[in-house]
Amino acid sequence: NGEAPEYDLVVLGGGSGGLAAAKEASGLGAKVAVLDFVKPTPIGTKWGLGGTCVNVGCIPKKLMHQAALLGEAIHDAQAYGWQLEPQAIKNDWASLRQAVQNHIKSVNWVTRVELRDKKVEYINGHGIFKDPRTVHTVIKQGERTLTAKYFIIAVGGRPRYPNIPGAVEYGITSDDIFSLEKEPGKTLVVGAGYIGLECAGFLNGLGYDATVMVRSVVLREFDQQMAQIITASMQEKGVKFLFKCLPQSIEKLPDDKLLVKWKNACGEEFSDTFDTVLFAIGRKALTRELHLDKAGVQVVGEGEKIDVSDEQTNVPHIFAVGDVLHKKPELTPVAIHAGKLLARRLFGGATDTMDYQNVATTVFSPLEYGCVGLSEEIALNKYGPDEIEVYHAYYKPTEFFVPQRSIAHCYLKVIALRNGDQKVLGLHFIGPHAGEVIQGFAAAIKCHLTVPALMSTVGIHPTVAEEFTRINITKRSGKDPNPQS
Ligand code: FAD
Ligand code: NA7
Repeated sequence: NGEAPEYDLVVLGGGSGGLAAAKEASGLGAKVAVLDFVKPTPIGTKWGLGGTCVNVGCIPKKLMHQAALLGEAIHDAQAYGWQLEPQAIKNDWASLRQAVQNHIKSVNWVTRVELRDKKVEYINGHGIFKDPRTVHTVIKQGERTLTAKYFIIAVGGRPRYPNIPGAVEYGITSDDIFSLEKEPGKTLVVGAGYIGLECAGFLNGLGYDATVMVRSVVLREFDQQMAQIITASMQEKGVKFLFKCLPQSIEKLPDDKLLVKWKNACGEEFSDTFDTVLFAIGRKALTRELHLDKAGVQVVGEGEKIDVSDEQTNVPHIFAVGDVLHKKPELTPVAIHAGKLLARRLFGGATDTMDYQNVATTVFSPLEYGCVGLSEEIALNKYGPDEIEVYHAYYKPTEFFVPQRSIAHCYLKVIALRNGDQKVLGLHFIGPHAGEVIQGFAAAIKCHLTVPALMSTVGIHPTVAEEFTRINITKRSGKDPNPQS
């Protein structure tokens, strides 16, 4: 109708990407509103402002991972002279859950205060497009219609459920586990991606019987040699794996246990009872609920994600960041970085665009696996075996000696071009603090790290990160990569 829009920017979704974009835009003088709304899970779990990472993702996951690591540390402590009564060592689920939830509530609160301070209007409503320039929402006080010059879609995704009897009625997902009222007990985790492994890892570490059901391979998107080492490490710690199996049904028995039936690749049927069944079979973008057809925004493929060019959708004034993006890493810092850069381009006259290559990540498994750059198979495929050199080594973390912890799975490799300046293409590290180890090396890769530069870097002794500077055995040489001392 020719009227100026009410806002410069309306952001749909108050998670990692949406909030970063909103705060940055407001700081640059834009009038900004953020809509955030969480639909409860099938068992009724809901949460506050901040999105997946804060409420049901990275943050509670890291805290439960830490709880599991502390369990291991308590056992190690005795070898270091601490006097404990091992039989009294047990994790109390209710206390852990409360501590985790208290932290989340405090972050929810800080997030709201920060939005107020930064003059971003927060609307606790579910947004839908009415037309390309208008978003509509229903809130407690009534309805709101918002018009804006630009929109950012940052609605993220939610876990999927398999289409089998009992899945939605009796199963849970990562959206429920961190606030589960009763302790999880014997748990079946269906799915062997990043989230499935991490959940099984911390549950086992907390003392629960944990089984992972694998459809094809473990960590399909990652370097497969490293995935196999992680699997072996988890098995050594007590996690069970059911390979090449698919769940068929879940029934609730009179004693409240869950009877799960599954089949293996040969069609043989099996069953067992569990206290908890957790699905980690991937996530679905929340695009369908947005009425994108009204805005003319296209989605691609089965995943219904949004394909963008520099975060711009096919509708020029509508942008998207974070987990809703097609074929981009589903990681918090990726969403945040893309959101900030986008806001600076829209309102700050900046031109920098998001680089989705060489983003580092870590699987908190609980022996951690951190990586950046190409996997060995992708490097070999892309450049051919003659062009690629793979350096590798097993190593012994100093602190593992005293408690005689297994060093069998502490392994790293460097994937590099064989010729020219021997540019490093990928770094992979399994061991304690892998996330901390790999982060700095990710910066080095951005600065065109080469094998000679890595080898001429002086290490910090005694650390596990220094192993990267000591690497000298190539796979091609056939030499034993085990530590020689
Ligand atoms: P989200 O954070 O999901 O935020 C989207 C928000 O929009 C949500 O609050 C949603 O309810 C809301 N919303 C949806 N539709 C609407 C609508 N129509 N109107 C209003 N609001 C709406 N990443 C890491 O980097 N490191 C980790 O260790 C890590 N661990 C993870 C562990 C788990 C168990 C999970 C599930 C994820 C983990 N991730 C991790 C991934 C990370 O959480 C996501 O990549 C990140 O949260 C994506 O941010 P986003 O802004 O795209 O979406
Ligand atoms: P992923 O990484 O997509 O992994 C999903 C896993 O679930 C993977 O092992 C799949 O096996 C398996 N899967 C998928 N569908 C099914 C069905 N129907 N039945 C059984 N198993 C199935 O998802 P995540 O949830 O772990 O993580 C998603 C992202 O969120 C991740 O990148 C993090 O950054 C945060 P497959 O290999 O396809 O055979």
